[in-house]
Amino acid sequence: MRQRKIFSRLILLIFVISNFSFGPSEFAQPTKKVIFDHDGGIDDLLSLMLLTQMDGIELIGVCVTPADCFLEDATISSLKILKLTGHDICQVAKGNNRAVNPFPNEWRAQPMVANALPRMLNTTENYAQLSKLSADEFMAEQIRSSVEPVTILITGPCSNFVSMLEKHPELKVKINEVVWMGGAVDVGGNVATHKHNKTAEWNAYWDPIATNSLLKQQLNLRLISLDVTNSVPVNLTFLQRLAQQSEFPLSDIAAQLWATTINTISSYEYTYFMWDVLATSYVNQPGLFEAERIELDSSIELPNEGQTFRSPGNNQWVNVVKQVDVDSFYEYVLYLLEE
Ligand code: AGV
Ligand code: CA
Repeated sequence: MRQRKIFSRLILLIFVISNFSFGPSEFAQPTKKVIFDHDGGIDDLLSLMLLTQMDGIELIGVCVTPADCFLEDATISSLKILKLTGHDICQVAKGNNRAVNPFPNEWRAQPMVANALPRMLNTTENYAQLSKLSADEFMAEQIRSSVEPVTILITGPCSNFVSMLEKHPELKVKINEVVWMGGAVDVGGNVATHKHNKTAEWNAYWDPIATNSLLKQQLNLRLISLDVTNSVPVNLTFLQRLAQQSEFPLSDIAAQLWATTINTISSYEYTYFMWDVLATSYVNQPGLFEAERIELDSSIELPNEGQTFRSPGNNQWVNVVKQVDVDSFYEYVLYLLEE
């Protein structure tokens, strides 16, 4: 398997150079310290798996937001994934936040399937890795004790992070970048509930007050919004490629997790996207992405509660990612799962 990984690293390198999207020096980046705050969806769990496989990333904590999941299930999944990937020091902390606008229960129950997969059942989680602190306090502790500035990756609502900043504003200077899968700027949203005008993205809508506060923080903030995630659906061509490498345990688990998402057909949305997986890839492959610097605001009221929109002159500058090299992104994900 090692040999095959070396071979495929070569192929990836050739692929990447031929696309002129990033050079070989990208493989020798200095280590980035990352805190990952996720909300337990299928693509959040896949993101955690991928993060553990990235060279140059040191995962210094995992926080769970009880949004697109049930908290206990997502905590167990996180512990199991860390165990499976040999990350036996990294701790997991549970968020104690409440939704302003909760996710539908069918969506929250969907990732329960993760803990029923054979390889996950055969992995016993280590509760010694569960932090006694709430997610916001745990996050503060990890930032405070880090010598270097920290990158925060958020793939659910930003409530834990905003609550951490409100309690410990002095830690802001130790944050290198915040990468958030959230928002929809120049495209439609994916919230289609009663009375909403469908301009908001779900993570931004779940806690619209936190979203609004995040935009005001003057941080180095990067949104991986629906503007770019719309270009990376989970499709059968990709799943076919993944199936071909299912002798690798992580590819096998990932293939099973993604298979549970392809029947995502509600009355208004037909596809499961790689929303969070795309945001996670950004952390280690920024060269694949193109962003626009935009002054952004958000709404805290119906009919557009949680909408993120342009607000020229408000001085709330945010990097909104608009494009990604789609082929290189899918290749990178396949490469990471060869383990
Ligand atoms: O809006 C995208 C966010 C991502 O963080 N989530 C799913 C991803 O984890 C909410 C969401 C939108 N549509 C969904 C979602 C769907 N059809 N099923 C489950 N979650
Ligand atoms: Ca998510």
